[in-house]
Amino acid sequence: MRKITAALAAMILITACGGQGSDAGGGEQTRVTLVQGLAGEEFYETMACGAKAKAQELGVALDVQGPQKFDPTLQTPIVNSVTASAPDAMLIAPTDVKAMIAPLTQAKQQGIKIILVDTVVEDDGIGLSRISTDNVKGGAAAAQALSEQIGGKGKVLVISTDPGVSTVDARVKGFEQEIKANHPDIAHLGVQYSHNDVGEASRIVNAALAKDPDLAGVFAANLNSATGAGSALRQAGKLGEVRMVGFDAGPAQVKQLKDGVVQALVAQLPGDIGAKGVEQAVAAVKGQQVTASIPTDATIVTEENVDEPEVQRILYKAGC
Ligand code: T6T
Repeated sequence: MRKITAALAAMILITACGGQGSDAGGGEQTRVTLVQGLAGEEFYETMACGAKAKAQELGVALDVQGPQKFDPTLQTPIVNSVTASAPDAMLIAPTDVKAMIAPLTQAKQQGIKIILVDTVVEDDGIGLSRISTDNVKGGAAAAQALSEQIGGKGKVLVISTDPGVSTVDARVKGFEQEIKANHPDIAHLGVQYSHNDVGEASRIVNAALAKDPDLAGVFAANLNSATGAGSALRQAGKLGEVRMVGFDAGPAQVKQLKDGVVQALVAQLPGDIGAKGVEQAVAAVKGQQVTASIPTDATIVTEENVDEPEVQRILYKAGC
């Protein structure tokens, strides 16, 4: 167990006595902080719900923090302050493969066990466990779904967030590999970056429609990109004419699916990612074996299966 200050020890004691549960072995309560990629966003809120439920089950004190934008310059100070508070473990979704290496190296050097949830950094030495969707496979599945929607031919556009975000980069890679290998009549117009901003994603699609009025399909690589792209298609009166596949399944995306704005969603399991993250953190703190890489499932959600109970169960939530 890591060294803690007297003030912190008093706080932890209060938390433990406050009925949040105590360490199964009757010792000091394990303290874990989850640093989200973006606070308040349904993917990360669902992840926090899974982490909270698991923390409660295991008697772990869990704190959740996150930046107001998916931005390493905003996430870095949060990581630095978490490091200063010296939890036993940190679950983190790094917002950039390079920029987050330095603050996480510092946390690691302080002895904090780091578990990467969703995104990763380029330094393999950071992250005792990495838990995420197989995003390359997810991107390839999105390409297959979009190809099916457009009859295997026509122009397609990809909207991502920013280069350097491991998950969306992997989705784009999987998408492009699949199109290149198996869909010769699809013309890939390239990737444009929305900076994870709904309005920017919308502007990108509007400009693309002006330049290529015969655009056949859009792959939006995450939640905000899909929300913005979908509203642009709606405003342009292109529903049904331009087909769309989006990654993620928050309430707005599910509504777009039901409204015919988007034809397929790739739903991840953020709740499972959070829960597994806490499990790995506890194992690491206890000096038990951790699993270096844990892939979690993704499901293609369409109008046909969206109301099935097992699909309803995996849709993201705004809170728990
Ligand atoms: O797609 C998720 C997440 O996997 C990705 O890393 C960033 O964007 C989301 O949070 C959704 O907006």
